[in-house]
Amino acid sequence: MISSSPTRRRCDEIRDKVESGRRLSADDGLLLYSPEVHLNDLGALANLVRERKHGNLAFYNINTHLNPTNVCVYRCIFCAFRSDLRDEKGYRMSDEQILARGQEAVDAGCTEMHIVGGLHHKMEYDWYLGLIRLLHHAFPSLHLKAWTGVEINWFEHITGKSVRTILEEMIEAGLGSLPGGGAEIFHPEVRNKICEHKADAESWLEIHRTAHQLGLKTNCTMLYGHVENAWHRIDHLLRLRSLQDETGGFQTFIPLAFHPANTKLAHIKKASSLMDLRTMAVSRLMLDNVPHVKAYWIMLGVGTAQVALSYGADDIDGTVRHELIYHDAGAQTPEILSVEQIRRLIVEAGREPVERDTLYRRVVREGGRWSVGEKVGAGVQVS
Ligand code: V47
Repeated sequence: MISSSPTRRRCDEIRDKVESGRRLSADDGLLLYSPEVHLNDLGALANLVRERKHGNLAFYNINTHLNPTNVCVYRCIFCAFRSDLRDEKGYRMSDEQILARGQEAVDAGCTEMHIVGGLHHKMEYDWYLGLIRLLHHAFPSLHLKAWTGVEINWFEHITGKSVRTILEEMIEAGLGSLPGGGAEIFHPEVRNKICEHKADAESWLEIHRTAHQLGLKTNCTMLYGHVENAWHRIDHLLRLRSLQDETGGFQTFIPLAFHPANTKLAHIKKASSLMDLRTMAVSRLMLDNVPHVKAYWIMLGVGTAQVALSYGADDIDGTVRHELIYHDAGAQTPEILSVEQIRRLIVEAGREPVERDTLYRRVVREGGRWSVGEKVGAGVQVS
């Protein structure tokens, strides 16, 4: 794993652990972040785990985003999307606009709508709940992956209701799962600098714990490449791994590289592709109990996302339309890929494309209609 250094023995130990399906420690994770460990060797190890879990398959879906408002009470310093209430760029979508987006998604064959937005100063919980009800009623086949842990925490704050009650009401209205956003970096040394007012680590994790107890699947993320260091990243991964041991409710982990343009951290240089691939691989190795690791092409760029499919990732997200959070922060990627393009980029990377729905069931399309088949992907398999 390394050419010559006193840490070679430690690297051999790590390789033995991975090959025999044993769990890596925090110290192992830290060492894997060290430049002494060659990226290609690290990638090969992560690829071993990725292929053990999913063989040669690479998953994608046909999806759309909906950000019903960008007006937000919080001022997270990494965010280029948010707006103040009276800013020119501030918006809030009407029911008609939201329904038009639903219709567009269904017409385009989408199976999923990913809904997140700002915490609007003036809008009540009933607007957020009603929006789920409206969309689900009009488009029952569309899976609504909506509201980050931070939004659920805000609903708790403005209603005084428990997390459980809020999630039960959302599920009753048509919520299908929770996306992984809002996790950022859990460690308070970093969290207090980049988003001091919003849900802390314990609240975010408790919301996902409750969602899992209610039978919802959820995703998890980590925002890297800003003011954090390797220890903060490993600490973050271990907190996720520990909740997953308890509940098994996380489906997919998505490492998110910070995009600095138009943010209060614009002076920071964006993480390199090498750092992106290292984080992908370390995440795959540390999160031995999370079934899927996603290379979000919007954030990574298509080329790095293709390489990431051999550095631990087994999923590339979707065709995507109407993505704003990354494009407001300077992402140069296209705003949408066609099904042909996304399948081609997976094939070019040497993998077999599989269209999945949000819950990782194979999607079968025939004559303009779609249905779901069996669950795909090996699921949780530690050894
Ligand atoms: O929580 C915000 C991040 C997240 C920036 O669950 C930024 O399948 C980089 O969570 N540069 C939202 N990142 C996106 C997200 C997500 C994306 C794709 C799939 C899934 C899923 C979830 O985006 C936020 C924050 O961590 N973010 N601003 C920025 N300037």
